[in-house]
Amino acid sequence: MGDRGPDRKAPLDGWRAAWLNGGMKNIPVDPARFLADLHALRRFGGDDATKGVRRRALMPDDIAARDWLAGRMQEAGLAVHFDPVGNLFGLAEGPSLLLGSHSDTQPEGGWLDGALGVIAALEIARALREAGGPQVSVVSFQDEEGRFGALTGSSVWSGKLPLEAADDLVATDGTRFAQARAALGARAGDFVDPGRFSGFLEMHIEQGPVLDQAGEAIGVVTGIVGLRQLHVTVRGQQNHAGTTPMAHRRDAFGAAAKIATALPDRFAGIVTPQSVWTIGHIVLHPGASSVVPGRAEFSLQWRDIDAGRLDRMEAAITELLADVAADTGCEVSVARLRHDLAPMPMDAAMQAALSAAAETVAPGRWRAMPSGALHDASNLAGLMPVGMVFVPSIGGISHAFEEDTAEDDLVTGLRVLAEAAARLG
Ligand code: HGY
Ligand code: MN
Ligand code: MN
Repeated sequence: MGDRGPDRKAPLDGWRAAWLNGGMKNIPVDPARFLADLHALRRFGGDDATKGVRRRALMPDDIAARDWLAGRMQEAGLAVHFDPVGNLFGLAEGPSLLLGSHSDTQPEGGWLDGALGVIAALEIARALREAGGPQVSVVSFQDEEGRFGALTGSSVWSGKLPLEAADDLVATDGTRFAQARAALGARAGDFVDPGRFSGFLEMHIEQGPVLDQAGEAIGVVTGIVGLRQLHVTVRGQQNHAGTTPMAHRRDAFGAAAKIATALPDRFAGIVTPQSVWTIGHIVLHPGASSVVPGRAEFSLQWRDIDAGRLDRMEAAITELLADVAADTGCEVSVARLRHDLAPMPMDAAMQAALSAAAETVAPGRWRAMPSGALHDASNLAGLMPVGMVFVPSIGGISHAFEEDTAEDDLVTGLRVLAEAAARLG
């Protein structure tokens, strides 16, 4: 076990006394150490030509990255703990504030999505321990990026998704979650009791264009959108692409295309400019150029900050699927993502601490804003007070190798998160 930092019963040293008396502007984080760890983490599954990363949940690069994180947590004096699904905790003794995010990525992920929040949490835990400040624990949740479900690790940990149901989730490559998490081997321990944490703070890249276009450094998150998702299966008639007249076809892709192109009209009058929907994955069977597809399977996901609007979008989708089935003679069936991710407001006290910290560290260069991306914080909001802080994404790009943020902005975000953690801790 590395140096566990100064004896916590030591008299308040200069930093802490100054900070408690309101005189301290900068919590003694170490930007160079923070950035070095961020760059070290991106090399697990790192793409050679860009800063991008391929680190899918429970694949070898993800587990290797978590082992490395566990080592850094231990060096910081935290007790390392993997839970049954691969959520990795660095635990402070006794009650503590929890900071973190996720370290798994999309198939072609950015180096900061999730990783930023985990490394910032680690740096703040270290800095506050070294200075005798409040206790902070660190977490990297598993499968936030939905290789298997959506926010799978924090959904299971928060009790929203039973482990047995999660174990039946299947990745697009056919791997079952139960089979994938077996790779954790002896690492996997019991679930950590959420009751030991006084609240959760997550720093994340915005993943959108707002802060970047406004030239601002910080977003204090007011609420996180809700998400619903269907797995749609369209069954038509597999047939010869040359001898089957167009009028006689039951083309599963043709039906899927009708669904995709009809959505904007069906949603007119329901949605706002902030509502979004995506068909991100489709598989045609048998997937041959000279065969009319007999089967099309695709994901259909929609998001909005308002639960009622999510309901109305879902009703419009259900009606559209029935209409396309009738028009095309194809059979259309759906499997619904098991656990709903409802729109979630952030805790008012957390927002106030983050806003005060933002005004201290980046006066006049911050705003309150909603999150169009989903985050593990959504799942924790029912268990404890939760807050989030954003830093800009260059060009608003994310879930792509081009994802990036200026290092000055990363450090500003770190200082804001540290200041808020010290106030809340
Ligand atoms: O999809 C999301 O919003 C998150 O980045 N997984
Ligand atoms: Mn993320
Ligand atoms: Mn993401």
